[in-house]
Amino acid sequence: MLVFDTIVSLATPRMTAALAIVRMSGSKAIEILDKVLNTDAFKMEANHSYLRKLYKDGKNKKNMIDEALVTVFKAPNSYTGFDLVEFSLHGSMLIVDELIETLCKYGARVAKNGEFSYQAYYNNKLSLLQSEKINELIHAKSSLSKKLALQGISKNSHKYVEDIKNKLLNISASVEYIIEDEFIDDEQLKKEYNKIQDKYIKPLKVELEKLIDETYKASQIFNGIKIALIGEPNAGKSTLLNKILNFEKAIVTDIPGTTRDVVEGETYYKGIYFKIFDTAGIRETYDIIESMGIDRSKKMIEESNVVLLLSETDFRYFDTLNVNLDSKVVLKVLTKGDLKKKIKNVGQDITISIKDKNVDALFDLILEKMNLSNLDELSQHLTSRELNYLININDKLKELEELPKQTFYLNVLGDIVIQAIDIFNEMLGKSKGQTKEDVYNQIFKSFCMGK
Ligand SMILES: Nc1nc2c(ncn2[C@@H]2O[C@H](COP(=O)(O)OP(=O)(O)OP(=O)(O)O)[C@@H](O)[C@H]2O)c(=O)[nH]1
Ligand SMILES: [Mg+2]
Repeated sequence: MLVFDTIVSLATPRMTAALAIVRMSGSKAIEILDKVLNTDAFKMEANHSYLRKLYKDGKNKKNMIDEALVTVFKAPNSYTGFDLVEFSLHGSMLIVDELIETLCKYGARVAKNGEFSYQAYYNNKLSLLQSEKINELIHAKSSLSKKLALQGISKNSHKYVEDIKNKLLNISASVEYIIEDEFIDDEQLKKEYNKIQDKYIKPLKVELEKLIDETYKASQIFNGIKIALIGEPNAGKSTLLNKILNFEKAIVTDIPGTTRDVVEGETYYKGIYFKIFDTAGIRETYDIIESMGIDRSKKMIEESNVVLLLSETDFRYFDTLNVNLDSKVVLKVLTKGDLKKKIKNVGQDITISIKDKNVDALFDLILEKMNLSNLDELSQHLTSRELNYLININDKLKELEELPKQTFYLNVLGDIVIQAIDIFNEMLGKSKGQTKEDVYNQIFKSFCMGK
């Protein structure tokens, strides 16, 4: 068993405020608390708050630190699963530092990043997936990413992942049965093998691909969507940025080459966080500053999820750009729609104008192209760390599908399924040895009691 130190840390932002909360967790938490009180900490009831004077030397009432609200949570009924003390102090950083220093003098240690959640994970208070969700919740930038992170914290939200793993375990158990069956004839073996392939593996792959797709979308929502505005000088990029932001962030003139640097702005649409980059118009130029700006524009294309190609004439210009737009959502945006009544169709995805009431149509189209129109359906949310695992598991399923349909390959199939379960267990923070245990559990689960 791991031995955990008693850890302490400021739980609220490090700034002057009305209140500051300091948390201490570990087996010595109450003993250490007792040292800073002039009353008996061991008599404090769990889940109750007490107004107490805190001292550098409690029993001798020496050097008062603050008068604070102290709440005690007793193991295992606390966030971390250990004894936990919360101090609600007056929000001065001097008080906070004095208290933390004193608690450390009596045996606590300053916590490292995420260490409270690590204790909770160790004590089975949180799964690895839930701890990651809590981190996401704290860092959520938009209402939708907050909603998705909250969904992830509820205990049964990862049932979906466990379900897929259980299906793999069922396949593994079936393979074991067939291999162990001495009386199975060739005909039957072939039938069973085909059943595993068609009835189990194929639908599982479809299910996993859906989960990957949703996780990918959710991770885009969580990280925010980056949009680069690209186009010839004077196309109307800065005008669009200002319209999106609803204020004059970028300079707009009718002189081509006005924007030299990348101008950034942020906005929210339908609960999603967007970062917009207005860039220098790309053209041949001898102006050294403008040309540096153009290099930055090209770099912004690489970093963005969405590239809006803006033009007031047509889009032939972009064929000569020599930039890689693969894996980007690209939209051709015809600008100055109020002037160009004659031009109806030059292959644009949308026509905009400074006179439009708002930019909703453009953002709806972006969401549609990103397959994010139906946000209500988005329920599964794992993080990008998990996304990589899911992709690896899916690669294993692809290998399974591609296996020649010959019973000779049954052992290979069994091995690949085990590798996929291994990846699942690693993703769930379990050890590799767990896979063997899981497979045996699955096999013996179908046996009768007492057998
Ligand atoms: N009539 C009309 N004029 C527009 C519209 N959008 C932009 N303009 C004008 O076009 C000119 C260039 O606009 P900008 O937004 O500075 O263009 P830009 O693409 O940022 O140009 P650079 O920074 O030079 O690359 C300005 O005079 C704008 O007022 C529009 O929808 N209608
Ligand atoms: Mg500009």
